[in-house]
Amino acid sequence: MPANATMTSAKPIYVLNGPNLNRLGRREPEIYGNVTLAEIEARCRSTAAPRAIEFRQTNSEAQLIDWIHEAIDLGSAIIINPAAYSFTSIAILDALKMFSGPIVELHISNIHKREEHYHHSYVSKIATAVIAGLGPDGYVMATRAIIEMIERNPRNDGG
Ligand code: CA2
Repeated sequence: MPANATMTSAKPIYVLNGPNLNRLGRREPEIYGNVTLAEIEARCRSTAAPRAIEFRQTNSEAQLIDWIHEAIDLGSAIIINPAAYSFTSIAILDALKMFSGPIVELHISNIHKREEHYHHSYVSKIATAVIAGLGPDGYVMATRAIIEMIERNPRNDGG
């Protein structure tokens, strides 16, 4: 957004994180890095400012679906790391299908370099874009990319 522009939107960007990601930075640093989810959240917030971010993590599929519904009503865009639910959840796919704004699916690791069961994500079927393998920096890249998408199509912005 140009420095002299007024932001007409109060719609936040939802950054939703699935199961086990609350343990980031504590185990398997060779795969996921040693940054915690709280540090990733701080980076997303400073990247997005002055835009608001709703940054959340849950280990529950039902909770993720409820947050997607909330984003459908209140959000401008969704960045989602569904973690293991990427590969199992048609319910999350169905919820995301109802969202009309941009969706970035994000994985810290390159899921395609990993075991076979990490290769097929249902969410990729409807994601606007997929980021995988950039480590925790992927969240910052996703935040920048999704802001570009919102600004290219201001209807997403609620302004
Ligand atoms: O690379 C990613 O971001 C993943 O979405 C992470 C998921 C995995 O199921 C996906 O295939 C790829 C798993 C998250 C597990 O999180 C951990 C956090 C700390 C230590 C170990 C695992």
